[in-house]
Order: sequence, then structure tokens, then C-alpha cells
Amino acid sequence: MSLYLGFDVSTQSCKIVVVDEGLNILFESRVHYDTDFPEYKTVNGVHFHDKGRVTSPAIMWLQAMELALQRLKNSNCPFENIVAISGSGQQHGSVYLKNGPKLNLPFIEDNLLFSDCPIWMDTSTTKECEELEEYLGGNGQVRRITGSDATERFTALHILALRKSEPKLFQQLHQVCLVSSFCASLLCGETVSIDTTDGAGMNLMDISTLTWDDKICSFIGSEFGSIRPLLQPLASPWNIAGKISSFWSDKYGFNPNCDVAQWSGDNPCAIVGMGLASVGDIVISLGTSDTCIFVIPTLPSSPPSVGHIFPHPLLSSAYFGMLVYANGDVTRRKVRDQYAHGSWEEFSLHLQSTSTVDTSEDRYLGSYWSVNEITPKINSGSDIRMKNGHLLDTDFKDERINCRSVIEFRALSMFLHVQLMAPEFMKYGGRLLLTGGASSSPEIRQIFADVFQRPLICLDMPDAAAFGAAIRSYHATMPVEARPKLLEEIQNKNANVVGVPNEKKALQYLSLLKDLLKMEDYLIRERQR
Ligand code: XUL
Repeated sequence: MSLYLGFDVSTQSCKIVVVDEGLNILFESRVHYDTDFPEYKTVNGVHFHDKGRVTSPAIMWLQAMELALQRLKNSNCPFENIVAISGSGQQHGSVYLKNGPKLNLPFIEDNLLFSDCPIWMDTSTTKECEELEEYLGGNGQVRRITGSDATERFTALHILALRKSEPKLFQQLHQVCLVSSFCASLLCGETVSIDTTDGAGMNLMDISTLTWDDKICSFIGSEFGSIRPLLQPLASPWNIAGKISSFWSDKYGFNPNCDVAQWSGDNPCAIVGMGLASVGDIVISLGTSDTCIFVIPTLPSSPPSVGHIFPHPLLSSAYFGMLVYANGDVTRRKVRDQYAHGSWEEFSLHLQSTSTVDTSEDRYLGSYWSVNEITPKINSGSDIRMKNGHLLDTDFKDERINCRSVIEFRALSMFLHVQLMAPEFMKYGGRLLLTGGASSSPEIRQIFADVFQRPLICLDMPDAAAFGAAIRSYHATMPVEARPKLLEEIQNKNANVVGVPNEKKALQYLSLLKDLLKMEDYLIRERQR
């Protein structure tokens, strides 16, 4: 029986999922950095430093991959049947190598320029973002080239910060890897390419040509010359990076012929795991932060100032857009505590018994805050309420409406920004998948189905990225003509519709959308970062 293995080297843990050709999960294993490797003293997998720097030890990722494989072996997984491996790495994090291309496993420490690597939570690069934007002339030029505004957690800015703060170290730099390409390189025993979907999270790749952007590469390297030689050419996500090296086949019993498919970022892998394989599909995750990912057929003609664009990991000419909101669970809990006595049951009753638009001519909209927002970039502050498009300086007369409004505000904002990024999007049809803690509430789900006017599928898939990576390794090694059938299969895997839209709500939400535009304008004027 042929098996396919997917790693997920994420922020807090390393997971493995092994599937067969029917995409059934046959084996799994998991390692938690904090508890399995207490010697690294990580908190939730990371080290916090001053000024917003956040790092993780690269060597810990190698040890975690090894321990996860050992646990898989203990569960009698037949390693010799594994045909291909791929993986998911937390996006944006980077590893800096002094020499290459061969990696002398397990002694990679000598090859690391430093062991603690910047990861996606690092926000220390605000200044570098400004410098890059300014260098390219402002006016959204960075986002036009790379698909995203200069973003603190994106890799180019971390490389730039290194060049500025540690020029001597920078001169010894031989190669920059992402977490994904570093882990793939470990498996191959030599450095391999970054794939285009993860490369798009660096502010370094031209999103229309899928090649490194020379101008940005030169700017980042400055007096030391372009950083282009520090990067391998980009690879498609379905390319084979190489064969597994003897270190792994000797130690764990892999077939020496086992292929290593390009690794990719956690978001590209998760959308494969969740079956987002058609233009028009959307997945919304309601968790600590809220994320909306949607598949679009082409690049937006003028990318808007919020959100990010990445190439799709399975569809060769398609892209996906991603919106990230910081005011997720914590803000919802704040509203629950204030207006529903801390009870989700009461919160649900308020959703059932209130309406913001349909009982009278009046429309109500509220925005709620606990942290600075990303979409759009607005500072946290007091909650803001509107009635019929006019700002209120008091609470709603019926305070229960706040519970409905905190959910509607998020759903409408996602709807608005999807439209701004891809104005034709709602034409395509497609599925709406909801995941994350808050998606377990039928009342919350219904609001999303009504705003997006799509049937809703609910997903409970904590290991979507590892599962997606396993599927990607299968996809990369199968004949090209067999791939469309695989796309169908992954879509059918999650096809249980749990909510249908109420068509009457469509017009009502369109009127509320106009109020949302006014609210955003006001917030941007008053509190833009
Ligand atoms: C996406 C992002 C996170 C990381 C870690 O831009 O920063 O989702 O990929 O999960």
C-alpha cells in the first residue's frame, strides 16, 4: 500500500499525518516543543525578546521532526511504504545558513549563522517596513509588486534588520531559508528551493512573475550587494525537491526512493487540507485571530491596502487572498461578558431574539475592540456604535444587540474586503467553510451564511495543515492527468452543509454594508496606525 506523509512544523508543535491513496488518515504523531524539549525554555514554542522580537530555535525543529518520526515508528507505521513526504512550515519565519548546499545531519548547528530564528510573531521591523515602502516610492508599490504591503512579520524585513544590526554576521550569510524550505532541506540533506506560495509571504517575490524581485533584493542587501544569490530560484509547490537523504532512510527505514515534495507555508497547506480547490471557495476561521481565505482566478488588477495575495498551492493559475483580523475570540468574549453575563448560551439567545435590520426601518452596527486591528490598520480604543448610519454616543437602547453586532461586524467586514480585493468574487459561487471555536454556534454560523449568501460547511480539522501537506505530496507525485480527480476528492471530503442562507437577509445586509463603509471611514480618520 502506498502511503503519503505530511509534516506540520508549526509555532507550538510538530505534527505528522500519514494518508493512503483514499486520503484516509492511517497514522498520526505529535510533539509539543515546550513539554518535549523543556531545555529550550520556549513558551508556546517561542522566545520573546524586547522591542517585539520573537524567535524560535531552528535546531528544535529538527529534533521535533525526529521525535515525531520516532513516535510514528512506535505506532508501527510501515515507513518503507511511504512514497512521498511534504510539509507545512509556519509562514514568514526564516533560517540563516553559513554554508551549503550540503547539510551535515544531525550536526547542523555549525551551519547556522545563529540558532534563534525570527518567526511570524516578530513585530520589531516597523522601521524596516517604512524604509522599504519609501524606497519603492510609496503609493502601494510594495503591494503591487509582492501582493502585500511591507508587513512586519514578512521575511524581507527581518533580513533587512539583520543587515542593519549585524553587518559582520550578514557578510557570512550563505543562504536564507524559510521554515518550510529549511525543513525540506533537512530531509533532502541539502538546501532546496522556497516554493512560490510561501515565497509570497516574504515581500521579496514578484507576485505576477513568481520570481525574486531584483529591485527589492538589491535594496535589502544594499552595500553588500543584492541578496538574490542568497536565495535559490523559486519552485512551484507541486515540484519534487529531491529524494530523502540516507540520514533518514538509514535511521527510520524510509525507502531511499522516497520523494520529498516542496514544502509550503501553513496557510497554503491548510487550505489544501480543508479542500479549498475551486475558484470562489472561502474558508473563515474564527479563533484567537479571525482569518478569511478565498480562492480567486487571477491577480487583482490593483491590490487593496489590506490583505495578502498568495499563489494557490494546487491550481496553477489561481491565487488566494487572505485577510487577518486581530480582534477575534478575545473581543467576542469581552462582549459576551459585558452583555450576556459571560455565558455563550445567553449570547446565543440574544442572537436568536434580536435583529439589527429587519424588525423596523432602523439599522444598528457596532465595532468592538480589545487590541489593535490589522484589517484595516486601526488602533484599539472605545467601542463605536451606529444607528441608521449615524454615530451614537450612547449604547444601543436594546443592549442585547451588541452580541449580534460583534458577529455581524466581522462577517460584513470580511465580505466587504473580499469584494474590494476581488470585485467579481461573489459571481463565482463556491462553498463557504467555517472553522475555529466560534464556528460551533449555529447562530453565529447563520450570520455568516446570510452575509455571504452561501451554503455553509462546518469544519473541525485541527490538523488541516499536516493533512494538506500529506495530500500535496500525493498530488506532486501522481501523473498530471490524475490530478483533477484528486481535487474533486478533497472537495467532497468536507461536503456536509450545515446552514443555508436566508435570501431575505441579503438586501438587509447590503444596507448595513453601507453603514460599515461609513464606520470604517470614521475609524480610519480617527485611529489609523
Ligand atoms: C500568516 C501568519 C500566520 C503564520 C503562522 O500570515 O502570519 O498564520 O503562518 O501560523
